[in-house]
Amino acid sequence: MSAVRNSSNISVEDGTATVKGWVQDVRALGGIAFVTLRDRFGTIQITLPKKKIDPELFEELTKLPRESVVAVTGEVKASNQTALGLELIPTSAEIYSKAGVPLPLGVVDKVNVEMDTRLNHRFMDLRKPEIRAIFELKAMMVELIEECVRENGFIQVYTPKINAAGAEGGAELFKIQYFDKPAFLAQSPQLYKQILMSTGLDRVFELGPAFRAELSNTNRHVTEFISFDGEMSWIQNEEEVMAMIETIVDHVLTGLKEKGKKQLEILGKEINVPARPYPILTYSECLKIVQDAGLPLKEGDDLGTEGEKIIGDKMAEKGVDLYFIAEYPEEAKPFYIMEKDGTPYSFSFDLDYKGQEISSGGQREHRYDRLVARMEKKGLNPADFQFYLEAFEYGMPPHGGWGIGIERLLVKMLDLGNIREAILFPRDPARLTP
Ligand code: AMO
Repeated sequence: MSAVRNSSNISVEDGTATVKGWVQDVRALGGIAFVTLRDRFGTIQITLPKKKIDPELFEELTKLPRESVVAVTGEVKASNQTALGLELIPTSAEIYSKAGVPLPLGVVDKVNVEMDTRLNHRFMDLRKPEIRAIFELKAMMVELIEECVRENGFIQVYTPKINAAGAEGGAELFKIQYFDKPAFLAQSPQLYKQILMSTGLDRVFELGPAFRAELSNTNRHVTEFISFDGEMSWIQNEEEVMAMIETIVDHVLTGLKEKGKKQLEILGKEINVPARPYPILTYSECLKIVQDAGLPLKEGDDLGTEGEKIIGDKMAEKGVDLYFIAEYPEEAKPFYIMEKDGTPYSFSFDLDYKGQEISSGGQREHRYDRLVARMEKKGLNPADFQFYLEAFEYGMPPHGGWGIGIERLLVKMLDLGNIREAILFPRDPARLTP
């Protein structure tokens, strides 16, 4: 039986089994009652024919509030009435934890509940198999990412999350008090993954939290997300970085389609694996598409949420889900991106998925003097980045890399609609608990 359910919460000896789980439902129909018990792997029916069961046990089990946690021991019988093909006739039970009444949130009720209510009682929301399936897929996604980057020679690293400087713009920095000094929560591992390129660890990756003081309430921004970062040395151009991301994203989509079959079925979703290579649009082409659609953007402006959506719709008409937008104006990109000399552009790109940015990256400026000049142009004080700049003063190879927001990838892959669906305990300006 445990092989059938792949569950650690069920053990069988000589036709006797003990099952442990949450009481999902109790139905009493006069002479017979049914208790549905749920665990991570599914549900089992406990059948209580009143005449054949100890009256006290009958009373105890049928009076249990929904979502109580119990262990029930009894006789296993074949049944054509249940999905598992089995039912359990109990002989004893142990109540581990009686649930309060009423529940803050239903687990099986098919009523629409506001996202806020669900998140306020997330532990209960996560008892729903279709919600847990998202996180099982997320875990598989991480495994697939790691498998693919390791195969490509990347070494896993961990960089500090308490920092003296940020790389992605001052407005989104979370300031903290670090003993007697001000410090910041890491917005990305950008500075450190680049420093590592000067060490000879020429391909590194990190999967870790990134913090952004994003004071906006959208369905794609949170203040804490998991960033999947890669950095690689000895590149000739940013296209090598794009090719690497494409390999990884393709590996994830292909792998999940296969490994995640059960979870995708629970969610009623299918994964579309786009053909390779993913098309590459330039920023200038995109700007024209967006302007033609009536958005008043000018050269140098960020395409923004609306612009990305217009391009996404245009690509969808061609049946394209995933595409790169390359050659952004240097003005729209951070100091660490390399300028395309003699043009207003840079060796940078974003990867967009169904009208939303899921990744950005590019070739980095590895030449010390040019890097300092770029910092100054962006109004930054090189002295604040001394610890970073030093690594460029004594031998730095050409390099490039990317950052992918893994929740954004998951949201677009499963069409979840809101990034909060892809985070167990999301953080946004209005939410600090649970
Ligand atoms: P960027 O700032 O574009 O680039 O971030 C990279 C990716 O991280 C995700 N992301 C977010 N996800 C959820 N909520 C947010 N507030 C949020 N902000 C960003 C997005 C985005 O594409 N250092 C560079 C990357 C690089 O060049 O290597 C960086 O951080 O999916």
